[in-house]
Amino acid sequence: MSNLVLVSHSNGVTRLTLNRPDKLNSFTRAMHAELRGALQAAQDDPACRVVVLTGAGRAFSAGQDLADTGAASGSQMDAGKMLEEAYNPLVKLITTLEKPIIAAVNGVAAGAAANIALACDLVYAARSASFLQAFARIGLIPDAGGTWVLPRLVGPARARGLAMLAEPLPAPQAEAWGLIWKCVDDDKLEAEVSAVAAKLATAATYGLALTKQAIAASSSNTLAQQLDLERDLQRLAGASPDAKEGITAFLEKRAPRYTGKKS
Ligand code: T3D
Repeated sequence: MSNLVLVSHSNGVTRLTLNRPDKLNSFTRAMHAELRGALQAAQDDPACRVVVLTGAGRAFSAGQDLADTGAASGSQMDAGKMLEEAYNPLVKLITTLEKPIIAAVNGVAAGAAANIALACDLVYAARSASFLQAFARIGLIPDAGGTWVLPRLVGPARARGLAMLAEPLPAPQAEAWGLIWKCVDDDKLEAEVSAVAAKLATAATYGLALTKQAIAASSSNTLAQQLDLERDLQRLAGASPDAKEGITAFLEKRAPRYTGKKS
């Protein structure tokens, strides 16, 4: 490990910081491997109840490190291989993580990094940050789930505009369009994300994981299929110790003490 991703743990919160600030935290294969390892460790660690993903320095991330693509060497670039081996597993890991993951977008999020942020459950962005589907500038198409998530979040007209014009979308407009959860003043980002992470670190984690699963499935389900899925997942949630605790605490007029455990 060479600290391309800084990892810290505190009170149930695992904080992952992309750490190549001189190259705007752009993704190399090595950084991908570290991030996947850190996410898998967070998944496997029962003490971790929520993950925060952010960037060191002035950017969240500039997406793929363009010096690490092979394009400049004159050799034929296989961009699909990079997706297959690095970006697609990463997006799948984020979207199936059985605990909430918050993107704290501290500066520009460009290319695949914009879509990695959008794969997270809650996206907080500093007011000065922006989201840039940079791909068209270099003859590529939006990846890391961009062509899937953009039309779903902002509709096809805005998705095409963002993808084809490749202009930065300022964080306040991203919030107004419903692309992200919240845009906050730059000097409040850290405190606001820490507060929401602390709240989620004491929440009913298993219920949140099932919620995430249900919302993800909704985009390809009919209403009837979704109702069936809600029945099945609610059965699991209802059998969890946290649901018992939540209802008991309500009836006893006290704050619940959730463990986050499945059973
Ligand atoms: O095969 C495959 O890999 C397919 C997968 C593709 C996935 C993708 O993500 S494709 C999209 C890749 N990203 C981009 O095209 C964005 C490139 N970067 C930019 O357009 C700009 O850097 C920004 C708009 C993000 C920020 O601009 P600015 O002016 O604030 O910063 P800068 O001066 O351009 O960058 C600062 C340094 O970071 C600079 O290095 P230097 O000159 O100081 O040594 C710059 O070269 C470096 N940098 C920024 N982005 C990248 C990068 N180096 C490598 N790769 C980058 N993506």
